[in-house]
Amino acid sequence: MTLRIGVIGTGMIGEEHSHRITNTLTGADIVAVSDVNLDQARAMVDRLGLEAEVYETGQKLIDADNVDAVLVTSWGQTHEEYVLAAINAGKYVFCEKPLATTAEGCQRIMEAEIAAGRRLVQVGFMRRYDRGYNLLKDTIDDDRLGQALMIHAAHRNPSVPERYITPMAIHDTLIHELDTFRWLLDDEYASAQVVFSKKTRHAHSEVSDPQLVLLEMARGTRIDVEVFVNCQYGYEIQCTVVGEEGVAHLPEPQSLTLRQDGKRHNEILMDWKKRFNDAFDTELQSFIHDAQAGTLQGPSSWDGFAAAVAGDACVKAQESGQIEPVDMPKRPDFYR
Ligand code: NAD
Ligand code: ISE
Repeated sequence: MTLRIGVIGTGMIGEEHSHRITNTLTGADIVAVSDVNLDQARAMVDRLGLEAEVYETGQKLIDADNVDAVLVTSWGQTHEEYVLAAINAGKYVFCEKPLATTAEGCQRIMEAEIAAGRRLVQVGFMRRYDRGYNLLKDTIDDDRLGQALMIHAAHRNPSVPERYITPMAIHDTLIHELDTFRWLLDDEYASAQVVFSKKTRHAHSEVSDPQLVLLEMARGTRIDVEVFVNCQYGYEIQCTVVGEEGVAHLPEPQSLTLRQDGKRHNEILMDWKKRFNDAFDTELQSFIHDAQAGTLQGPSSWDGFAAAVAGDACVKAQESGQIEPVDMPKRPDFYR
C-alpha cells in the first residue's frame, strides 16, 4: 500500500526530500504540505507538480485522515512540537536533524514514544547510509585497524545565514558528527571541550567561527573536529580514523580531474545535497519500507537523544571554556 506522506517545512531539504519521494523512490506519495510561509508551500507544490493539499498549520496536516506519515523538515527549534504531535496522532514521523535542540526536548519525545508503545520516529542521520562511512565502519568492525585510538574530522560549509549563531555550530552542524562517531565506534561520549581559533573575517558578529571540538569516548578514543561554517571555498566532510595497525580515511567524493589552461583541477562540492544524495535516497527509502512493514529500523529517538546529550555538553563547553563531562543516561530497554 502506498504510504501517504505530509511534509512540514518546504524549504531546501523539504523540497529535496519531496522531489526524491516523488521522482526517485518507490512506495510513497506526498499528499499534504505545510509551511509558515504558505506561498512557499504552494510554490513547491506547483514546481514539483504534486497533487497535495496545502495546510495552514502543521497540526492540521498531522491530523488529516489521508496522512499516514509525517516528514518534519522545518527549522530545528520547531521539530519537537511536530514530532510530539505526530506521536500523539499515532503516525510515523521522519524528523530531520536535530530531533530537538536540547536533550530535554529529545527526552520528552522518547517518553511519548515509549508511552505509545511502538517505534514511530526516525531521525535524519543520513551519514549512517553513506557508502564511504559504511566502508569506514566495516573496517573498524572487522578489526582491521586494531583499536581506534583517534579520529581527526572536519565539517566545513562555504557560509551560513545571519540567523546561524555560535551554539548552532553544535546542534545544527556538529550534531551529524556526534551521531556518526558513536555509531562508528559503538561507544558513548565521556567528555567534550570546545576551543575557538582566531575568528574568520567572513563570519558575522553572532557566530564564532571556526571552532575545534575535542571529544573523549568512554573507551578512550580521542576525537578532534574542526567546525568551520564560513570557509568560503566549498563543502567538505573529512574523517580519518587512526588505529593501532593502520589509518583509514573517509573516501572523497568522486570528481573529474580537468587539465586545462596550464592548470590541473578537481571540482569541490558547494553543499550537502550532492555529497549525501545517495545516502538521503537510501535513508528515506528505508523509512518508507519500514513504515509500510510496521517496524522502523533507522536512527531512533534514542540516537537523537544521545547526540543531543553530547551536544548539550559541547554548548556548555563553548560557554565555560572547560572540559565538560557528558553524562549519558542508561539506554531504555525500549530502544535496545
Ligand atoms: P530552510 O530554511 O531552507 O527551510 C525550512 C522551512 O521551514 C522554511 O520554509 C520555513 O518557512 C519553514 N518553517 C519554519 N518554521 C516553521 C514552522 N513552525 N512550521 C512550519 N514550517 C516552518 O531550512 P533547511 O535547510 O531546509 O533545513 C530544515 C531542517 O533540515 C533543519 O532542521 C536542518 O538542520 C535540516 N537539514 C538537514 C540536512 C541534512 O544533511 N540531513 C541538510 C539540510 C538541512
Ligand atoms: C545542514 O543543515 C546539514 O544538515 C548538512 O548535512 C550539514 O553538513 C550542514 O553543515 C548543515 O548546514
